[in-house]
Amino acid sequence: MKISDLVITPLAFADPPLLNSTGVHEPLALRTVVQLVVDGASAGEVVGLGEGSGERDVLDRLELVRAAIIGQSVFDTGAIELIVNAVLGPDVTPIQKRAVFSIVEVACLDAQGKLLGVPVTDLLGGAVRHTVPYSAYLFYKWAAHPAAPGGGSPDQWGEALDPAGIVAQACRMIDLHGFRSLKLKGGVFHPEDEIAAIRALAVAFPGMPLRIDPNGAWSVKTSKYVAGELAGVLEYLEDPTLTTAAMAEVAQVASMPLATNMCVISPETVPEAVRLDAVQIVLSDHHYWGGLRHTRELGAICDTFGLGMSMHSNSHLGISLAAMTHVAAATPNLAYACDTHYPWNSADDVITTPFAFVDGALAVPAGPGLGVELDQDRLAELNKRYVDSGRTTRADTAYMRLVDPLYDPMLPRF
Ligand code: GKR
Ligand code: MG
Repeated sequence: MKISDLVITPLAFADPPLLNSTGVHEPLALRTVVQLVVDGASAGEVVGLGEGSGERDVLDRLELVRAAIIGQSVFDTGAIELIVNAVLGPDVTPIQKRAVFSIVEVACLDAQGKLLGVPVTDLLGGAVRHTVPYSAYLFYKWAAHPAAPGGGSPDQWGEALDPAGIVAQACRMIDLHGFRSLKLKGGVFHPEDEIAAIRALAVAFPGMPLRIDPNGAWSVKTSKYVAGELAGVLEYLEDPTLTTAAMAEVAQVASMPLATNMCVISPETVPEAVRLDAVQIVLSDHHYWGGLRHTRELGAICDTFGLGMSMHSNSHLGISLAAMTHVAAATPNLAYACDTHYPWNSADDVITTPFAFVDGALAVPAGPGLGVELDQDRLAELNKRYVDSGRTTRADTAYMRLVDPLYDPMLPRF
């Protein structure tokens, strides 16, 4: 079962003007889809799908990897990881290597599942849950994009710039998808305004688990203040401040667990966080941790050190969502509802049957493999959009500066 090709397709899909601590989402988000072609199956060619970052450097590295993995057995993901690391060489960091390998690994697992007639969860030790809960991902946002292309006309979500707007957005998310926990992307407005938004959510949705994630926009002092103000209100407080040492200072006084996808981002970053008791919950992300099997290993690491586990997300489409759902279903201690940007982006999905949340959760796809099928026409359309856009990288700050030329992304801001 040898790999005979890796077809790499960059694409661009519509993204609303979502605000964060470094700026605002551009009208188009970039992503890459790979099709890993495997020869030797009795049924003919098998194609495994993978999805990951659409940044130019990731695409360039995938191109380098492509030639090196042709001829390898699709079942030898350990050997393929070594090849990826060797081909990318010492100038590429382990984290950058994992971002590339994760895309290939997911495609290998999809192909393996198709060859064996089993879902990817079975290749990860089997499902320990058959539905995976997700959290509504609430964002402050503008009503419309200020700049072309795609700019001008308001989207269906409308403006959300104050507590009432955030509550209205949560209502719509829950009506559409049934989510049972809520995460607010913070770090945009003054912390008092964001505290007010969380309090408004607590009043509107009593008992619903709530999280806020300002992506390191707050100083240690501000983080401690917000933790005090939201004691008893938050399920967890995510990355209030930058650096593991600063998180540890906040953790000493915070009554709620601290969560992170910014200071524990790789195996190398775990020891300091454990030594300082800086965080209580790690947000996994198979795109950063080197694929689905390494994410399962992260589960074991978290278990070892008594850390909880949740899941981070970035703008993504359905192939990634399938992979996220399989690994969450196969990781026993991934017990919190996972993050997902999918409701913001699903209209542009490249899979033939987009996912539908039921009560805020997804049933684990039955497979084989990831259990999703690529829509080739849609892929070609989104690839054309990528090429026409001329874009090669995400630039939230530069886009914000079109509106506010003096915008300063320096953190902490408050
Ligand atoms: O989509 O703006 C965004 C988020 O801020 C994303 O970039 C973060 O990586 O969702 C992420 C997070 O939890 O930090
Ligand atoms: Mg986060």
